[in-house]
Amino acid sequence: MARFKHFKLNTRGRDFAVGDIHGHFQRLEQVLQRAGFDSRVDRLFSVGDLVDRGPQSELALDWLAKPWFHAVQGNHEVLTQQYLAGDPQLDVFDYRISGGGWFLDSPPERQRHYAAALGQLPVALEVETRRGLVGLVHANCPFPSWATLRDYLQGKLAPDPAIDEVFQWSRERLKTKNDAGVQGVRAVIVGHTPLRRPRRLGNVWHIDTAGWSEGYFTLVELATMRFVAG
Ligand SMILES: [Mn+2]
Repeated sequence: MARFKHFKLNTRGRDFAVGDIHGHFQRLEQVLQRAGFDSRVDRLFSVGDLVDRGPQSELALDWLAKPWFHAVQGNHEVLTQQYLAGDPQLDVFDYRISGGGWFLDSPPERQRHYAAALGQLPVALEVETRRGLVGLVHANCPFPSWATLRDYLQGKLAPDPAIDEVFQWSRERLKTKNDAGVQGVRAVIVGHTPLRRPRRLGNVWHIDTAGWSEGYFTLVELATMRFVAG
């Protein structure tokens, strides 16, 4: 299982990123339609948290099977792994409160099926655009440079559980309004923290505008870094 994925330039169509989906694929479809998304040539990159909270978490696997849809692993995908591994760190009561009921109430063979697919998602990915590389990670980039993130996820640096946690759980950059950014990449796109509007800190773009809740889905076109609000 590759923890880091690279995507070559899309020479035929447009590339978009979208914030946390949380089981709201029907709403996402409407936003894609409004953006004129053309699945024959366009691609959609998700910052993760495909499942939990919304009514259509089961559809995550169908979406991941689409050749134009790609996602990194969010903390809600990690929860499925922790649950099946019997991780004592996982509070099952909290998991249910966070929308994990669909998973907890699925038969064990379905749980294994979902978890196997969600466990294969990369922790980070990068996409070539005409104006440089754009990176995606669910919550935060733990390093000042994208090259270090790449080395780390490709196993060239010593593993560190504290670093692993940052990718999918950290809200530190937003909390401290850290605008130092990430070197070696044009932009890094993250989700995880619901905001009323997208927020850029340095070259790190936070785009979870709670389309899965009371907000709206934000699409970012990667070549231009323009927002398409849902
Ligand atoms: Mn999250």
